Amino acid sequence: MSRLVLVLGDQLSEDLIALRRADTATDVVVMAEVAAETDYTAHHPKKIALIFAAMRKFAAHLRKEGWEVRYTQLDDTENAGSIPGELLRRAEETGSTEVLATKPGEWRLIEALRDTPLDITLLEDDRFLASHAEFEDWAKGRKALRMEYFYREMRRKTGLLMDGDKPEGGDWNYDSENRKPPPDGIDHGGPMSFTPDETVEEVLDLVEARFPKNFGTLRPFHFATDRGQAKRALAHFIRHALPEFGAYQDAMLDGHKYLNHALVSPYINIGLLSALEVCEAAAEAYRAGDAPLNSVEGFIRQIIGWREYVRGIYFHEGPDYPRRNRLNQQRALPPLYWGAETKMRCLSKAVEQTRDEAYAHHIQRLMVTGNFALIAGIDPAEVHEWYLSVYVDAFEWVEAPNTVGMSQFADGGVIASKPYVSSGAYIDRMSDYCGHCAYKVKQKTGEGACPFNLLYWHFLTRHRERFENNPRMGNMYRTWDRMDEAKRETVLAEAEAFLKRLSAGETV
Ligand code: FAD
Ligand code: DLZ
Ligand code: SF4
Repeated sequence: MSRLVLVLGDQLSEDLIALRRADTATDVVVMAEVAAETDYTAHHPKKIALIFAAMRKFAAHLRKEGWEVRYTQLDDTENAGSIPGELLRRAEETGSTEVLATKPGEWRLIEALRDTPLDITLLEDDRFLASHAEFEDWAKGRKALRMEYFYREMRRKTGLLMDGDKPEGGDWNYDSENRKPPPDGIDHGGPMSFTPDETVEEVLDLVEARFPKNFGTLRPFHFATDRGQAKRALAHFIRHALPEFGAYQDAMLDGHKYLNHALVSPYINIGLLSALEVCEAAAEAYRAGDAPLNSVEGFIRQIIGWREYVRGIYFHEGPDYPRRNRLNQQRALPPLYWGAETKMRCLSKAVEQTRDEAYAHHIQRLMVTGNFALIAGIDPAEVHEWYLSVYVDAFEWVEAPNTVGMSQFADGGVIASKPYVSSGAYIDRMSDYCGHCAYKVKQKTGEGACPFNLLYWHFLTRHRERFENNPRMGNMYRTWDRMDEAKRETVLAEAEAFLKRLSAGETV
């Protein structure tokens, strides 16, 4: 009896466990573009296009390899509208009731699959380096689940940048040499871009017709949509941008969207590249003398450290994690996140780039849009929804821990030991936005004062009880307490007035 083999839009890897366990000769692969997946959040049109185009090309590749693939396009009249619905339809068509599936990266879909009357075997997704059991073993008995220690385990496990049982160069982490302010002229020309072929053009037409209201610009579309292209994009990054990745990974420049970032997260997340091959390519550049250790270690840490760690946290913490709101922040997400005008240059640039590219790099996400939402007291559920929809690489297992945990501290400190908040000074140091801004970053109060300067103190006083005894935050409270009382009152009154205008929908 043949079985159905489910391949989801973010499982486009030839060595996917469900495919490895299946039989090309007898089993039938099921792939489906369905409304339940396109509509659980209003995805950026570029994200839907990337996933559909990559799915269609992967299906064609599987057929070439000898698989029977039953593929449903979004506009097919028989489309059942959901993954379980499509499985049921294909089960009826083929007479197979047994399904091999690789565990989805989202509780919602895992539960939907478990609820079907079919005989589904959910196999653990071994494209990740750490299994659920390994993460649980590591987490067991620890008071704090800090990424740095988990990362060291992953270094030992993979042997990446290891010299026997010691870290290459003697240290685990070279961040003291990284994260420099941007000098002029650091752009390397950006990631490799790809001209849409016939398959991609067809998908772009479909997405244009079906999702006209979703936030985001569809064309021009330049993403890699198959493994061959993704491998070229990776090689381009390793050669041109990796050497200075470490030094400038926190830099932000008004006219440069990518700087030294890789733009490989969408490809790893949907399965076109494996996490390990990306890291091995970086390690090889170090061995060949083409990239320095600080950059290569910093890059590899993002993938075998942060990426694996946040995935572990998502499954360790359970399905309620994305809805946590430990700081009880309740303000609605302001329209500026959806492109409404704002005089804050840093935010307008981050949102504009997000709209056009479905991409912003880590520091734009963390220290501009995330920082502002946190200090302005925005409801983390709305912030989570925004990040899940607007970025091309956003899947809940990776997006929620980064947003709800790292960026919004809404998990109460599972991921971050202190909230990532800053005044305008940090943004000024790491970017050239402030020079083009209507606000003055050096001004603390009064007409034209940078809103980050006001809201930073407002946040700290709002949550004083929770944070004043945090050893990493004592200095902040001491600085505040040393400030002249009249000045403190002015800061808080101006912050309140700003928040009122923000909530009233005024342009701020
Ligand atoms: P680079 O800066 O070149 O880094 C290399 C790779 O490291 C990335 O491709 C990615 O695979 C990995 N990586 C780096 N940081 C992280 C991290 N914190 N968590 C997981 N992987 C990481 N990443 C996503 O893949 N999907 C998301 O939905 C997502 N949402 C985020 C939301 C917020 C609020 C924040 C602060 C970060 C988020 N990140 C997310 C992490 C990070 O911003 C992106 O992985 C990175 O910007 C992707 O661009 P890149 O490939 O150019 O990355
Ligand atoms: C994100 C996405 C979208 C937009 N569409 C589809 C789809 O039509 N079919 C599909 O199989 N997968 C899609 N995906 C990816 C899924 O949402 C993803 O597998 C889950 O969020 C689990 O990570
Ligand atoms: Fe952003 Fe303030 Fe700088 Fe303007 S002055 S770009 S609002 S940090």
